[in-house]
Amino acid sequence: MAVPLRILLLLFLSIPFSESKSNLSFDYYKRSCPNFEKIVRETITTKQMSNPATAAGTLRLFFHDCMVEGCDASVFISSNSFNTAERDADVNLSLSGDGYEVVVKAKTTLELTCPKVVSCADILAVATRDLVTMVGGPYYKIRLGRKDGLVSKASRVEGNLPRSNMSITQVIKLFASKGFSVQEMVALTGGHTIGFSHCIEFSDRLFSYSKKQATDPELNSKFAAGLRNICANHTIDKTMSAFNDVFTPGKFDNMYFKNLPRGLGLLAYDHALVKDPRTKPFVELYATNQTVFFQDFSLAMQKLSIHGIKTAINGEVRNRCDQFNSIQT
Ligand code: HEM
Ligand SMILES: *[C@@H]1O[C@H](CO)[C@@H](O)[C@H](O)[C@H]1NC(C)=O
Ligand SMILES: *[C@@H]1O[C@H](CO)[C@@H](O)[C@H](O)[C@H]1NC(C)=O
Ligand SMILES: *[C@@H]1O[C@H](CO)[C@@H](O)[C@H](O)[C@H]1NC(C)=O
Ligand SMILES: *[C@@H]1O[C@H](CO)[C@@H](O)[C@H](O)[C@H]1NC(C)=O
Ligand SMILES: CC(=O)N[C@H]1CO[C@H](CO)[C@@H](O)[C@@H]1O
Repeated sequence: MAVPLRILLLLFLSIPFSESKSNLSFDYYKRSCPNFEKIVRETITTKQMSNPATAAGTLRLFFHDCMVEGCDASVFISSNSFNTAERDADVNLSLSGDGYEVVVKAKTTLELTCPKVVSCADILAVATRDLVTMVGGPYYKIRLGRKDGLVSKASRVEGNLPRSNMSITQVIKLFASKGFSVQEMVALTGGHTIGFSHCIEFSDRLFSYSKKQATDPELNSKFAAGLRNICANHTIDKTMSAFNDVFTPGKFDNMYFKNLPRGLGLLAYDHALVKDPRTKPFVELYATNQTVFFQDFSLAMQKLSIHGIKTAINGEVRNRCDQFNSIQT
């Protein structure tokens, strides 16, 4: 008797969790906030036109949010005297302010139109998609109804995010631990077709590669010379940066993958993608066929966008993206 009872109980307990993903839907705000998508689109358009760095900054912010605690806007929480939040972890400090601003702006407008209805996590997911599309990338549909998370801790960041000095094996393991295949990992990294990186992230490839050679011999030599010039002062001026895709830095296309075999990958990780036999075939596929890259990127982004999402049980719709509701009273 005891055994069937326990099975029954487990089945019962598992209902909310298995339901949580199917609770998301494409028309979640159809009645409660019909202008949701329009407001987000207008906000991102204005922001991107005044600051072209917004698309890349927001895409990276979304990636980081989803990798740490799931896509639950935990990355937006501000630290206070009791808690050092996710966004203040060392790796997060280079996250661009534009991504935060565009989401906060959309949230402010949405609170006037349909107060306490739209989660910051949904705004970030849709803003990211719209920005990717706006700079030339694919359009993909996003299910809605994510709740905002109740946890944001800097200490949870390390180990959940890839770093530019990780080996391909380490990055593959990290993505696998979150359910992503090697191909999905390569497709997602195609996000490096826009935006920039600070010199500190790749300076050892320029100035201290090995005992014999200061510069990584596999870097294209003209590219390396240009980077050494840009980064000459980087220890003094930490803002010095270079475009991730040297040819079409503001356009979402497959140029990033075409660059890699020519020694034009910026980060050690970027270059390693075209060296490692596990990732190289996908780099070559995406370099020769942008349509396939866009299809795979879209599917992987849809998958990423439901990673670790919160529901009514372990989340809320925040009144402000940078604060949990409980501390507002
Ligand atoms: C998989 C391993 C990855 C590593 C090691 C990595 C590492 C980095 C590093 C070090 C930077 C430079 C940050 C800075 O200096 O400010 C960067 C920038 C960026 N990353 Fe990644 N990244 C990875 C994957 C991804 C993925 C999956 C996406 C998105 C889907 C992404 C999107 C971006 C974007 C858009 C930027 C430019 C940000 C900006 O211009 O503000 N990265 N990445
Ligand atoms: C990568 O860099 C970080 C920060 O500089 C360091 O803590 C870490 O040990 C390095 N990891 C590897 C694999 O070199
Ligand atoms: C490097 O710094 C020096 C002194 O601050 C400055 O004169 C020089 O123009 C800088 N070079 C670059 C490439 O930024
Ligand atoms: C690229 O891939 C798409 C989708 O698989 C295919 O329909 C198309 O023919 C390919 N294009 C080229 C030039 O190979
Ligand atoms: C799913 O949605 C229904 C109706 O909006 C709600 O009552 C229920 O709590 C939600 N389930 C989860 C797991 O959030
Ligand atoms: C480079 C940098 O600003 N690092 C900071 C990262 O965050 C930690 C903790 O918040 C700070 O102590 C570091 O100074």
